[in-house]
Amino acid sequence: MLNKYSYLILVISAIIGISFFIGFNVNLLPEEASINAPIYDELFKILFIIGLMLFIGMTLLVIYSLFKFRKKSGQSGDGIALEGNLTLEIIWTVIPSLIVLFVGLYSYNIYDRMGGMNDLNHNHESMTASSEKIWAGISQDSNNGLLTNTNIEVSAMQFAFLFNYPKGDFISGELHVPVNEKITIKMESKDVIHAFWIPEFRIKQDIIPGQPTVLNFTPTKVGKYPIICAELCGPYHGGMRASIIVENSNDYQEWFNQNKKTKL
Ligand SMILES: [Cu+2]
Repeated sequence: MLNKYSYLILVISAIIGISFFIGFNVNLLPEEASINAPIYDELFKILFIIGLMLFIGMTLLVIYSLFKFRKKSGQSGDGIALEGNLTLEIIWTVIPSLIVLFVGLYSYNIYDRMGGMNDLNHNHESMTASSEKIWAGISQDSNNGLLTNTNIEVSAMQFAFLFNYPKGDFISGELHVPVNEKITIKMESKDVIHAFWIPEFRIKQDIIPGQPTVLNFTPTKVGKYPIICAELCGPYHGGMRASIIVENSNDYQEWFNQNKKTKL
């Protein structure tokens, strides 16, 4: 016959097992279309698993307590008063502290792997030329940062995004990029704070008036994905969307050549 600690260990193991199973098999996120996406999703899965363990554990505890501590017939009042339980207090202080510490360190690690701690100022020809300070934004390693025509300038305004391709001297309402190449976008706002968000790429960056921001990303899947303004910027904020079209390099080059202004 099992004693009550064996039951407890059994239940806790089952909760952990079920949480890991659901966490690794239920995908709530959109498709992964940039090299950032799998890194970000790793963190999401871990947070989801921790959340599931707490949710299932607490729900079971509430249901158990409903039956176990049900008022007995003939009982009046609340029963014996309980006061102080040092073991319990140590447990509910230590476990959440460890979880918070782990999540904090792990998030930092993920941010670092996504390039969040890289210096944004080096290796970008267009940016080092001027003395303006660029800050914010994620920068994956800058090995292939100097690309021929994929340095793109984004202007955000109420309520649209415009994409300027300086190398081709044209402006587009759609963002076209080649697949598997590192894209650098420099973003400026014409009015209020906006944010550039591509859910499928797991990247988001504020666009701040008077303060250019930079974002680097590498798309990994050909397709069309939404660009969404993620900062409440006015009455039509909800309609402030654009599209990013990821193409293989031939298609991209064809599109680029069709749009570029031929130099006279
Ligand atoms: Cu906006």
